[in-house]
Amino acid sequence: MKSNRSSHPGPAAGLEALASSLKHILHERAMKPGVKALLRMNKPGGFDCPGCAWPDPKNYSITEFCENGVKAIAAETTGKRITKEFFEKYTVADLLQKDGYWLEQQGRLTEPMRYNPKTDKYEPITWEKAFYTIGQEIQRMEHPNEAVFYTSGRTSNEAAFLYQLFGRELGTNNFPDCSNMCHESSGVAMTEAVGVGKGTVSLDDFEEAEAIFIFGQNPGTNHPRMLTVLERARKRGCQILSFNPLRERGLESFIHPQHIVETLLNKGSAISTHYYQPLVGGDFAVLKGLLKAIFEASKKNRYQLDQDFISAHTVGVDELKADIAQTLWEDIVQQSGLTQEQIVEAAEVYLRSSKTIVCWAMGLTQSKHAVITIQQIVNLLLLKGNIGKPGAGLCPVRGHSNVQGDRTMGIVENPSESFLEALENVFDIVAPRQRGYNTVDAIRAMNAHKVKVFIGMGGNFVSATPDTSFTEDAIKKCELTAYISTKLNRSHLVTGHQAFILPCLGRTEIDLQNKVPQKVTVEDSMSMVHTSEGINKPASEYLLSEPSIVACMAIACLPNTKIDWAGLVSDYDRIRDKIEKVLPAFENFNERLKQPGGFYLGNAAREKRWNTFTGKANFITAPLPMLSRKPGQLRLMTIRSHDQYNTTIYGMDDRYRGVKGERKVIFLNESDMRKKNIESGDVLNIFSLASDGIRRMAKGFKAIPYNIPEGCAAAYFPEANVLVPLNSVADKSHTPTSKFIEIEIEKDDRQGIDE
Ligand SMILES: Nc1nc2c(c(=O)[nH]1)N[C@H]1C(S)=C(S)[C@@H](COP(=O)(O)OP(=O)(O)OC[C@H]3O[C@@H](n4cnc5c(=O)[nH]c(N)nc54)[C@H](O)[C@@H]3O)O[C@H]1N2
Ligand SMILES: Nc1nc2c(c(=O)[nH]1)N[C@H]1C(S)=C(S)[C@@H](COP(=O)(O)OP(=O)(O)OC[C@H]3O[C@@H](n4cnc5c(=O)[nH]c(N)nc54)[C@H](O)[C@@H]3O)O[C@H]1N2
Ligand SMILES: [Mo]
Repeated sequence: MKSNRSSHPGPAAGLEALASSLKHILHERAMKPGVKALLRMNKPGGFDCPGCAWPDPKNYSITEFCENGVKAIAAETTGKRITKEFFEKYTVADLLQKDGYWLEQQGRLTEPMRYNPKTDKYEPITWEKAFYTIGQEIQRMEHPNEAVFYTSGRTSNEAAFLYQLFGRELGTNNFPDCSNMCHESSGVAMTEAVGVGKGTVSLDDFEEAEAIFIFGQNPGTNHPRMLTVLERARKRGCQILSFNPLRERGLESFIHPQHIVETLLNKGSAISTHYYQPLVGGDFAVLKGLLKAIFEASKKNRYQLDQDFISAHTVGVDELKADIAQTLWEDIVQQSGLTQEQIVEAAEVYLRSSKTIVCWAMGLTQSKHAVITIQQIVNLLLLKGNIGKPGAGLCPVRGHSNVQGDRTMGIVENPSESFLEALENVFDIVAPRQRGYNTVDAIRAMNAHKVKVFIGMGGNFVSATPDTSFTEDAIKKCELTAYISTKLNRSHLVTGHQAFILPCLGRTEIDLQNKVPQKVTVEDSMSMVHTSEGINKPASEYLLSEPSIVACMAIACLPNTKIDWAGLVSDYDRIRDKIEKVLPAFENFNERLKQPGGFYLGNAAREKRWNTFTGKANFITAPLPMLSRKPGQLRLMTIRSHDQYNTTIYGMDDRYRGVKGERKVIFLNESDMRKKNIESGDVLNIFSLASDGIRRMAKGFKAIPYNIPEGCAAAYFPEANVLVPLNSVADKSHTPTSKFIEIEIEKDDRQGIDE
């Protein structure tokens, strides 16, 4: 048995990344449009990378792209097409047998299709008929809340704004979105603590920070451009501390793929100065430990906290101190999986640094105690006035390239009163006040037959959500399902009684309205808003833009609409004029977009204005939950491989973790394997343990010994989503606990039998 494999031996990115990028462009038969697109990506007049939400640097002199950005572009600019002949060839039952990788490989969707239950096939339909049928079904509903409008975070600001306007004129706040499964916990935590749900740092702050803490994030795969920033910080002496149960290659070392000499020599720069491997779900304890070490050190007067900041700007420090004093080191150590020395060492780095940034992603947001854990990050930063200070602050690293913008545009199930009032004033409509469904609520409501119509604006609802079979059954109970999509995925195959595929333009493509090319806008993870303009010929002449599809749907569904939908989409500047009327931060929107790199939306907490219930920044605390694990039980986190974008599977390898040609694998600690007589390569079945008593199973996962703490395990999303119980969600944010699933494993008796 190969001993405790950790990731791949070389630095992240480098030559292999270049080779892999090229392979993806060639494989997608997209050489010309793919390369053309790459040259214009993230440049003024070009389009925004449809990959992650990491911001673009101000300096556009280098072509700023990464291997995984290239994969996203290659996937969209692919030369392969799904035509009506494809749908003639396969029944939906046939297609349901194919995996996500195969579906993705079939190419771009090219014309609107309607599902025919008699033949079990999708058949072409005209756009007019599709909109008419959707319109009729919506008008048949007894209440607007019988419709659900899901959004995935690639949707532009303009499309998102129209989409929520349509839903609200109809009369519902049912806007679940991918954010519910993603950074919702960050938004809830920060809003309570500092009054804004967004990060407080800008890219410039990374140039000044003296310490950067990174919790539960794998930037080498998911935000590769962040590595350039970390590399630069490290080279100028900034301390970088990673907290991750896995040793992720990109957090260890990195070669910028455009630095040719280093690439050829395979000589990477180290990234992390300190690497800690806590238990899965151990971060609350780690952070409490850091706070304890900090209070103990400051009591001995070895270091100073920022008393002026604490007294001027915060509430609750005494309660925090009392709570931390009661928290015992032995509990912190046992719950975190780190030693007291390790935690004190990290705390000393924090204390020595006068400017600290804390970054985090899904490793923190998708577990039961996510919100209170993220609030400990806020506590940590407040103690030294690290919010609203250059070089310091909160940095939740967002996922989808416009997930933050979609929220700003009103894609949210519980909009603020001021937002609704502004919509009402600007459009002369009556907006609903009843809270809508988030993702988990929507699934429950569909299951209870309370939802008739499900519309998906991008995304892959059934594969991204938890409890796959329950969710699929719930979707099947709808009268009508429709997806606005670029590529085929499993959600198109799990249908309501009627179902539609509405194919749309991708971000790389020219969007002509009245023969004039239109641009859209997006907001990155650091609140910069900028334009995105496609440059390639559309994948098919039948595609419509997302804003046009929303406008047509609204016209078909709202016979008495008060909104000039056709006028708005005839020139997207007009949509932006309305956005600025509803959202004051977008004042002079069209004009400010002309600035190279776009404009900054501002952030009250960064300016030390605290829009909280106390009017100050709040120290928030709670006792440690003392999680226990029965013998034989493991904690499973579901993570992304290097060759996927969420549910889109680009390839079957996970280069940095040394996995080739397969995805049904489970990473295990060797001692856990020994206890169960499991050898490397054995095929296992995974069972999850849930309070509802249902024993959910995922079959046929190959065991891989890995450098992961004892008692912890990892498998890939979405294959492992069948194991996540729908009722297992984070407190307050309702985010499914995809990073903390209690499981048991068993060898599959049918090992060796080829299925
Ligand atoms: N190429 C590519 N880019 C992407 C995506 C993609 O799928 N592919 N997805 C986009 C989206 S929507 C998002 S939200 C982001 C996701 O970006 P990430 O959050 O980086 O993605 P995950 O793979 O979910 O990994 C989370 C990391 O958290 C660690 N982790 C898991 N559990 C714990 C824990 O309990 N504690 C700690 N400290 N760490 C833990 C895992 O080991 C892993 O390194 O990336 C975005 N960018
Ligand atoms: N177990 C587990 N589950 C998870 C996670 C996890 O870590 N573990 N992560 C969660 C997270 S962070 C997220 S964000 C969600 C992601 O959930 P989603 O956003 O729903 O899923 P994606 O896989 O990103 O959606 C991919 C589909 O979007 C469509 N698409 C791509 N580009 C465009 C476009 O430009 N326009 C339109 N209209 N459609 C387009 C394509 O048809 C493609 O198949 O999954 C969540 N689920
Ligand atoms: Mo995400």
